[in-house]
Amino acid sequence: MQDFPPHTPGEFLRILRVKAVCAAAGVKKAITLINSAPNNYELFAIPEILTLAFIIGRMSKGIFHNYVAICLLGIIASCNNENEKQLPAADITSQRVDAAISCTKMGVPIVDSLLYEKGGGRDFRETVLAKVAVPMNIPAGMVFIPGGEFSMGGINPVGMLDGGKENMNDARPVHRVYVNPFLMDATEVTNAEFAAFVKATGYKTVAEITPTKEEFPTAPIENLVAGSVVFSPPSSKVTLDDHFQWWNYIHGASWMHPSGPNSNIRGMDSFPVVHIAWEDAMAYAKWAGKRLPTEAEWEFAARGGATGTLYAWGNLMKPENRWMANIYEGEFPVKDIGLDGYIGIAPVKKFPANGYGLYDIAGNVWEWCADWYRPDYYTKLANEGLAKNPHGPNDSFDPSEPGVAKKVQRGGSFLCTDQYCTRYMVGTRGKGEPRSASNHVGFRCVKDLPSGKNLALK
Ligand SMILES: [Ca+2]
Repeated sequence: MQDFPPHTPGEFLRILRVKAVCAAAGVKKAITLINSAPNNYELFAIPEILTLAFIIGRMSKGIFHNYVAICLLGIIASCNNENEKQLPAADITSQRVDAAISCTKMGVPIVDSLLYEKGGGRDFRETVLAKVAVPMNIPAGMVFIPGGEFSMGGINPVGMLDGGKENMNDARPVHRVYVNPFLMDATEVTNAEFAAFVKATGYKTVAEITPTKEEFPTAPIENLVAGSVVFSPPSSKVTLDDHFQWWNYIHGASWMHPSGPNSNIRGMDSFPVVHIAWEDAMAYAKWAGKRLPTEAEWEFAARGGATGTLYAWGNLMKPENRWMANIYEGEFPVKDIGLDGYIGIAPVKKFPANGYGLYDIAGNVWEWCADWYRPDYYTKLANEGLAKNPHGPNDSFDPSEPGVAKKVQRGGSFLCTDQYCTRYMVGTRGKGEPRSASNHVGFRCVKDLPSGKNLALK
């Protein structure tokens, strides 16, 4: 069996930690289990924990030893708990839902979040804009992003007012990045804009195409039906540890039928288009003579010229008690009470623009970026000094769903709330499988300046 290498310092430390515990207790089977696991997140089964508890109990003498034994078991139980919700990808629904979920728990445990902050964290330093003139003839619907040098990433928001419950480990260390000037869509791509693309090209989105047996080899043939993932709120309160309680794969759902075959987008021309897979966004961008932003371009633009703020508009969630983005209020995921003015998705431009004139850069719908996702990419960049126009890692790894390559998404959506996912905070990150979408995933495009190089195309 192959011994898979760790991808992050956190994985490395955890494997060492668990191996040390097992070796101390003389449990060779558990060590074998770790070495032969298909990924580093497949750890102990219950019988191994009970065996270990028995052995440690026999070894323990006196209060101190019992205390140590309890701590060791706590470490193991927490590791085991990280794996318990990984369902086997048995059919198209579970595969599509898992692949489409932007917000999942991080693979790096809390202890490593602390390590990042103490050992690898870097302070935000002043944003320095590039000295370039505002170009003439900016295309309609786009704004100029001056480019320059900035500090990219996010600190641990847990414990902050409105900070939420996630450490956002993958947004650290904060590191220094330079991006060239570029143009960016002022809004997310709307239904009307996407309809024009479809009318001109006849393009079919991934959600509209019947899945194949090759793509979902374990799915029963009757389940291979075109569709997409739709937020389906449960009728009563649920625990927040299983996203299958509020996400479902709906046959017939697509950008024209966002909630399912009986829904439509009549009267919704100015709403962001949704159910857009990464490859759909790429196709639109190419047709429009644009491209998707790199993650660094996206964050530079989203920060609006400010340095290190928590949100695209500043450090307060609601400055002067004003809602600044379409997010989720109420009891997630049961009832969205729409205190910000919108239950569910909102038309574009209903909230204030950021410092560069970008609307809905936080909330409303997730926005695809060009880059592959890895939680340890910022560590790599930080170790290399100033990152100039970074394009993302060469491959992808998501600890929440190992083996599924994912692209970066940014900005959060109308479903984000401090009860579950605060990824409307400007430095935070999301991700999704390139052929998966849902009814809160859309995009916006960027364009190089006429004299610039086409830096983000791969
Ligand atoms: Ca809302």
